[in-house]
This record gives sequence, structure tokens and C-alpha cells, in this order.
Amino acid sequence: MSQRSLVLLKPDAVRRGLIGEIIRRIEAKAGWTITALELRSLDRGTLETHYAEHAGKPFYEPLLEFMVSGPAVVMIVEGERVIEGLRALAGPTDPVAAAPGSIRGDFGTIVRENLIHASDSAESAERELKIFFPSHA
Ligand code: IDP
Repeated sequence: MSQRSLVLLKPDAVRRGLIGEIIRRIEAKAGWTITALELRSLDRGTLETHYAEHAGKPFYEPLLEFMVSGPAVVMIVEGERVIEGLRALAGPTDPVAAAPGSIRGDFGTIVRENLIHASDSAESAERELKIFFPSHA
């Protein structure tokens, strides 16, 4: 079942020089293709739309501040079971709880600065692709 996912390599991944390593792991998965990729400074409005479900939570404002603190890599990844697969590759939200071998488990410690976003469902992916890649949606 071929799917599409919106992937963000967050500003910490760019600052720490980890985007090559993370992209390598994504590219290495059989049958997955990166069909769009851009280094982009995200604006607050875009992020408010993307993270609308978290508005009002204690981590919301610090999350937005972090996400505008430097450029991110914005990508579309397509392929077999890519939504579930990317969530497994990333690991759970809290990097300390993430297994070694996952991106967050190997490189993260701070919950907010957890390196990568990947759509959590097909519905989320379609919503998020419209936000970040309106011309591809
Ligand atoms: P996800 O990115 O694993 O899907 P979400 O619950 O959608 O996790 O949270 C969005 C982002 O908000 C997380 O990736 C992380 O950067 C940040 N975040 C979530 N929960 C917390 C928290 O409890 N403290 C600080 N930041 C958080």
C-alpha cells in the first residue's frame, strides 16, 4: 500500500549536522522515495496551523519558538507503508523513551528537540501536505 508522509527535519537536526544521517536512513528503506525536499525557514502561521491540536498546551509556545529558531528540512516521502514505517524509524515522542536504533533514540534527549516530525496517519498526512506543499497536495 503506497502512502505519502510529510516529514520535517526540525531545526535541531539542521543545527547539529544530522540531516544527512537522517535522510540516509529514510533513503535506505526499500521502496521509499523522497519526492520533494527543501531547506526552509518555517513561519509561525504555518506552524500554528500544523500544530493546531496542541494550541493551549504548556509546551505549545516553546515548541513554536523552537520550530522558528532556524531552518528545517521539509520533505515528502512516498512508498510502501511509509506512515507507520517513518513513525517506527523516528521512535516515540520522548527521545529518552525511544529505543536505540531509532532516530530519536540515537540522537535525542529533550522532548521538544526530537529531530523529526512524520505524519501520524493518512488523514494527517493529507492535511499536512496541503499546509507545507500546496502545489503537491
Ligand atoms: P509527535 O511529533 O511524536 O507526533 P506530538 O504529540 O504531536 O508528537 O507533539 C508534537 C511535538 O511537540 C513533539 O514532536 C515535540 O517536539 C513537542 N512535544 C510534545 N510533547 C511535549 C512535551 O511534553 N514537552 C515538550 N515538547 C513536547
